[in-house]
Amino acid sequence: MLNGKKVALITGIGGQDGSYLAEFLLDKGYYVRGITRRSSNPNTMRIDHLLNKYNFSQDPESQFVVYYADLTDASSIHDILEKVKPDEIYNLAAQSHVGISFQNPITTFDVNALGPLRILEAIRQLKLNCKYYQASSSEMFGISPPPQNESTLFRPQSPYGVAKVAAFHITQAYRSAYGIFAANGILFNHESPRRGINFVTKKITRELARIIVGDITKISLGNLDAKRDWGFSKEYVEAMWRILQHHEPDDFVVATEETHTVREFLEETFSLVGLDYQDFLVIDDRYKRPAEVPALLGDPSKAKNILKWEPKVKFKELARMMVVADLKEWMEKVGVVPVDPKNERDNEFYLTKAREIAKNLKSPVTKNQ
Ligand code: NDP
Ligand code: GDR
Repeated sequence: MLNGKKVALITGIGGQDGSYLAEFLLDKGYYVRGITRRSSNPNTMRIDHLLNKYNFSQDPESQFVVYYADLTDASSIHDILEKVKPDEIYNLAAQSHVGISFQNPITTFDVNALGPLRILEAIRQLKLNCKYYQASSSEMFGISPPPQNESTLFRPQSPYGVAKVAAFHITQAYRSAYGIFAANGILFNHESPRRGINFVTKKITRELARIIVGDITKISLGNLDAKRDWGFSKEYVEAMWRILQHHEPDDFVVATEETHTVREFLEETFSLVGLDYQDFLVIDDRYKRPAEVPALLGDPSKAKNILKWEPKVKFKELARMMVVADLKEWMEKVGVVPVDPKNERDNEFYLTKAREIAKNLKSPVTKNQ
């Protein structure tokens, strides 16, 4: 506690979820501390608005402070935990791309499996009285058929998935062995306008916007048949918080209970601007994975009943939100429309403008691939 308020430490604060969680906890009056790793290029874009607001403060009493640390460096984790003495730790840092985990399996395992262990060990050694949240993933279910819930067998298919299973179990083991309040959120895919650009939803909405403004002509993708249960990141960070407010440490599935193929996401987003995705799509084997998770559909009954958490944003609203955000960004970037600094235009403005442009777009590819 600091000045009577809770202190939360977020690893991966510069990521999609970290940035929404930081905003959520600051709004609740928490003192928020974050960990980011050093990078030669800026990796704090998603939290720059917070860094500016809190004046890039290193003042230990500021409401928002970000430190340099790396989950592969145990001493950096230990030092920050000792300095910050958090009440709650949200471990969101990870090499979070499943496809890339096949190319960088050892780094992925180091960050995603040993990283959590380093944090839990630091909690144990420092005898910290703090709660620990582990960002577990639906990817752990792998080829177990849907619907998946807390009792479903883990059958992971990627180095990423296997590392997350190890982290899940070490979280449970430190709970039972040392009595640490350590909990897992098993979150299904969740997206937002802040999603990293090489995840499939964001790749599609961003490249659709670039096609509209004439920056590129086509989109290259891999497997279109995979089914995912896609929710909205901003709502999912509230579930993380609720998991740590529960009276005992436990593990919860967080999902929307809706599943759609990648192809359906393409259809939905392209049709919003009056286009047929098949006119712009190229299938590229480079984006196919050595092993795939075919179908994810979460059953979040436990979170609904115990945590009283329920998602509001589902597939169609999410797709629309992401398309509009990328159209706004790219139309303003290339000067198709003037910049709207106060966000005074409504969503329909960008969709209408995109539909006008789309009428004159010609297909660069042969249809029906
Ligand atoms: P992001 O990839 O957007 O964010 C991950 C963050 O971790 C980035 O800020 C990244 O920093 C940081 N990071 C990576 N490696 C290290 C390291 N060695 N030391 C310190 N920080 C590091 O992921 P999301 O926000 O989408 O996901 C958050 C967590 O939830 C992840 O653990 C992910 O695996 C998990 N998850 C995500 C789901 C989703 O659908 N989004 C679903 C289920 C689980 P940098 O910017 O420098 O790379
Ligand atoms: P996923 O998300 O692997 O489910 O992991 P991603 O968006 O990367 O892939 C979803 C599905 O789309 C297929 N796909 C492509 N994927 C990408 N990235 N790029 C492509 O060009 C492409 N073409 C088809 C994939 O094969 C896959 O089937 C996400 C991450 O956020 C993890 O960190 C998290 O744990 C899980 O969700 C739950």
